[in-house]
Amino acid sequence: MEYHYYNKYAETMPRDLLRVQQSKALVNQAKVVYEKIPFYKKAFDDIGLKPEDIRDIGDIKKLPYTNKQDMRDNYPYDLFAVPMGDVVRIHASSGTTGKQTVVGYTRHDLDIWGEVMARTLGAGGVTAADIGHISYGWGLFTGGLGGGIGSETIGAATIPASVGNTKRQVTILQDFKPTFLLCTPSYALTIADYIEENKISVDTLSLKYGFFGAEPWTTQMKQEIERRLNLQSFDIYGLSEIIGPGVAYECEAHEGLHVAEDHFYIEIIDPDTGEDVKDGEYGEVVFTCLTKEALPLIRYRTHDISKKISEPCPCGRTHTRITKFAGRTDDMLIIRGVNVFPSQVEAVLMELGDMSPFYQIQVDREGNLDTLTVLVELTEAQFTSEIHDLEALKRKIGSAIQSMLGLAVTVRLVNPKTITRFEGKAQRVVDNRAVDFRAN
Ligand code: DLL
Repeated sequence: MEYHYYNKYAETMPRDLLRVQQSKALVNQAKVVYEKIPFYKKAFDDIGLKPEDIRDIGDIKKLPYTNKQDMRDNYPYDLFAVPMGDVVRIHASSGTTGKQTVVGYTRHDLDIWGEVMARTLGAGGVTAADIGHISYGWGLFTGGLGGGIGSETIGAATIPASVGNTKRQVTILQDFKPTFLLCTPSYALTIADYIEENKISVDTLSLKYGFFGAEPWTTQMKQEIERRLNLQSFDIYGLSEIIGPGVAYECEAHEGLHVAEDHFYIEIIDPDTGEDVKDGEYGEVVFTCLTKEALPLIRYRTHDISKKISEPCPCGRTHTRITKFAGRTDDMLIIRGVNVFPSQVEAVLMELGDMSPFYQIQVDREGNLDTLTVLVELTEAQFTSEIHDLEALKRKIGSAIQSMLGLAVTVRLVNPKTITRFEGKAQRVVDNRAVDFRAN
């Protein structure tokens, strides 16, 4: 079979040369972060590390880890290594306490993003002759503009369809004849539902490929999307802190995702000890930005779980492959592509005042869409109030949570002392979607 590439030279570079390239980049990056970012200067000084101690990519193990908490502590711009004059784009993703995680890009960073996203699309076979329909949110979320920059870099005609209004999306799919689609896998199934419910033949669409990610999805979902939308699908992975989508991508061999290792160095560690796992074992994925300028994170702990695939890929790419993501080590939920921490819901309830501290978050999947329900226990005083006051309370909670998360939510008020009490760690989340990726 003939495989496709956007940048065959970079993607199939012999590993010894890749290692030299990574080493040079890391030596430079260690100097930059030490000199330009007070947080890293302190982190290096605390362990007696000098930038000159980093001479080879193997020395990466000497560098300290960076955590999401460090992003919060340095909100919004204190981890930037360049002056704002050099920053040309800002994105953000939700954080735990209402503060977003803010990320910045220089013009060069946007070029890297365009490059890795073009590789992502190119790995599926997309060329300048294609037309791309991008139904990720175009906004602070990195999905829309990230998809767009990749599509434009490859030279494809790019439709910034953004999210919502499935009827309109389907009209665009029928009339503008896009050949590839980018959205969350659950939204791809919503589109499939819509066309079936409205008796629209899939033959009226021209889709050849779909690039789906931003949330976990199983091999079963992949097969279902491919069958119902009549396209070949590819998993795309990324996180805002590192660049957005394009950090790792699936090729036409469809076995795992290649990491763009000339830009993002990957380690897989035991989340408890911080040591490398044995080859081929599951662990927490850690990335170092080797080439980024505005936000060059070092050994960033993603909390995402995956493992390396050691066999060479038939596609000829030399960049490490990892398996589909198997979940997270922390309590972050991904609901319709939106990152949600239970503590965000708690913060909203606490801010409303006079609320019981007992609540539970339930996540379900209705059809193909994730739904979020928050059970809130009434205090004794609330319990005795009038029904219309309770209705108002329910609306108030719902709109406060919705505006914090940007997600529709169903609030259910429950009687005092009905939410199960736990000794020790409370179980705040009941996730009924439960998918076990390791079974795939
Ligand atoms: O979700 C970037 C993205 C946009 C990726 C569009 C792919 C497509 P964040 O909002 O910062 O960025 O969320 C990052 O989402 O740490 C994972 O937990 C999860 N995630 C992203 N892609 C996948 C995937 C974007 N393919 C967080 N499979 C990450 C499983 C994914 N989880």
